[in-house]
Amino acid sequence: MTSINDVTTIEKDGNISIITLNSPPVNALSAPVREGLHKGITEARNDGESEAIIIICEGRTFIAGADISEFGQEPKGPSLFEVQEFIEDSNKPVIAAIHGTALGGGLEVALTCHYRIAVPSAKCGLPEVNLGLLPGAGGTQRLPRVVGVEKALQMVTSGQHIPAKQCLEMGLVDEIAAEDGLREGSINFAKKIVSENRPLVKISEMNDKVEAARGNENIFTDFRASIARRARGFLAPEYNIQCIEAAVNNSFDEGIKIERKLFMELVTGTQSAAQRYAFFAQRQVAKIPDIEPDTEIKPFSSIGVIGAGTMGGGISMNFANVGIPVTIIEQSQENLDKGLGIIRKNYENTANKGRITFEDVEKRTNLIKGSTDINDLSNCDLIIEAVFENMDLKKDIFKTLDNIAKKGAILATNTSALDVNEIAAQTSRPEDVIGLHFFSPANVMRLLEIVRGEKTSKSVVATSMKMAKSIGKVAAVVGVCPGFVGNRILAQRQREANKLILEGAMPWEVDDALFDFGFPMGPFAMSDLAGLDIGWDEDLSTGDTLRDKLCEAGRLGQKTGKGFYIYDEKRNKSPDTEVEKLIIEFSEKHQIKRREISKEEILERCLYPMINEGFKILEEGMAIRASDIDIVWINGYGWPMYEGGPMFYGQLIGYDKILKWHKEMEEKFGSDFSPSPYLEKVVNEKINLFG
Ligand code: 3H9
Repeated sequence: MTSINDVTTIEKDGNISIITLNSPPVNALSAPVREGLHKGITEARNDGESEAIIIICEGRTFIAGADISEFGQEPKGPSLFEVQEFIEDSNKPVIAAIHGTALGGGLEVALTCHYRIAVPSAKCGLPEVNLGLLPGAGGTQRLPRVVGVEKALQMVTSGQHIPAKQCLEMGLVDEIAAEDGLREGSINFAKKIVSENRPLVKISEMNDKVEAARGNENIFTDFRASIARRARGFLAPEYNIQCIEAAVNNSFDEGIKIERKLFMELVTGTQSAAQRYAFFAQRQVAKIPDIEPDTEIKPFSSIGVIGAGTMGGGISMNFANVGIPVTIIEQSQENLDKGLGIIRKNYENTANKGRITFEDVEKRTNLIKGSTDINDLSNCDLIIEAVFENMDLKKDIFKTLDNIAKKGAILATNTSALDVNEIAAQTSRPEDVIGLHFFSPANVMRLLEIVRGEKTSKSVVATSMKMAKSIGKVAAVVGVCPGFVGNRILAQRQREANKLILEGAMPWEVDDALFDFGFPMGPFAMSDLAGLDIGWDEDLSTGDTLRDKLCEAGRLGQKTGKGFYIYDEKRNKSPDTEVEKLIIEFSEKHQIKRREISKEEILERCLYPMINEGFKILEEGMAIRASDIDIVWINGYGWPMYEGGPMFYGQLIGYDKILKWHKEMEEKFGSDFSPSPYLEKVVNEKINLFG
């Protein structure tokens, strides 16, 4: 075996050359990998005795794509195009041997090889769209030539990873090797190709499938319509579609030029910058600086949940979904039966949509047992309290848990705003107490805020992180403060939204501005969905707030057919003149002079205070890093991924501008707008939050 560079070796097995890449963690196509491939192929091509060339990878995966961290930097070494051209033009067959994932540029390299072999567990995909990009190394031109236009459209706009067996059926791979015999299998496959004198298949020259779709505009019109909802606001899906259109309507070389042009537009734009940032932020959030990798992980193989309401039920489903048994506690058999019934119904609905089987429904519901006796939690590894937000009730529960839970069990509260330290203090073991703030619906939403109390042990935090990963959540560690990170920032937006409608905007104008920004819905549509009466008491209502007025008028939100909006039987919302009248009267009563409010002002008023609050959170150490705040908002509140989260967006706007705005607003309207001293420091000292 000869070393080509730090990440590449070459060796021979008989007359077969084998180039091995070893560039952890994922063999991304960094400059050294491209150089190694280029030199390796040159050597093998020049070797008179070599009859075929295999490209194989060490470690957990085949090439998982271009090196994302290299985008935006000066290009070094051979370009990916040069490497690909060199592979495709080889005078002897080049075979990609795939394990793990062949993604993005990795699959694009494999598609320039003449043949592909994969182990059964391997997956292939072009996930560039998730980074706000398109496959820019010929992927959009080669893929439809192999799998056809419809499948190519689906793959490039979803970024889906396709299992090897399906790849074989689609023609993306030519052979499946034994799971633990890729090297041997690929050598045998290479020998077979040589002995059978098989052709050097160049996908770039296969035109049948793209020509078959030429002139059929409907394919694209229908496809665009089918993804319109999920692609709203994103540039990359449309650019990907245009590239596939180019493959259909142009020669390969022309198509490549169009792909290149559109790729460059995306890679230099802010959407992709935000999405690439979010990719790394999502991985960064799992790293807790003061928790060493060897920190003890406690078991979490039996779970107790207190409360069979919407939250408790949803939380339980997360565990049953991955085979972990759950015991749910309720006070009355009636509430317990109701809660368990809803869980079953939820699973059945999912099965009816074909997402799980009816066998899964039985398996999962069997894993969730109910009880009205809290003592039944005495053997649980992790107990999550999910009763309504009442401090006294929670305190009582934790006192009881302290008496009944086994030694070392993790005691968690699902509070969304209450003081976790105060709750922990009810027990003799505050080191075992933590906040696990699931978001509703808890079986669907990906975010989990892990609230680290003053005394929570490192082991309990590390275990909670591991548990979160095992149930498919994105977890962010946050500190104890009212509303933690997510709801604390949300409160800023809500306050300003409420003020805006008294100053002159209508709820639908505020909602439209935020919807157009990219949120799935605005604050008033969200209130209607949640129910305006959450935390409202008819007997205590004084009519002093707009909410009091709406609730008193029976406008409790979607459930009563009207709230800030009026709803039809399909729950489609429309503005309502009655609400308009109520709001205008309310402004008059409070002597607030209504005025025209622009969309731009709505966005500034709603978004800038959120960014300022983010700085306060960082200053107080309630989030570990700015990007963690963004991850909370992307995964828990629908902040559009292509705007990167409040902190990233603030940087795009310019923190100096945000600071100036706050100073001016503070002078005019007072302390709601007082800028965070940390924001001032970051601006004055030019600190890079993401450095
Ligand atoms: C592209 O290819 C463009 C081309 O079309 C055109 C070019 C002209 N680059 O996710 P994990 C790091 S765009 C750099 O935790 P897993 C990651 O940050 C690319 N770094 O592991 C992490 O680092 P750390 C298209 C990368 O096992 C570590 O690897 N490809 C890259 O759960 C482990 O990652 C993609 O979009 C990269 N490409 O999942 C694939 N990929 O340890 C992106 C990973 O310091 N990658 N890292 O935190 C993935 O989807 C997953 O990483 C993968 C492994 C499924 C491969």
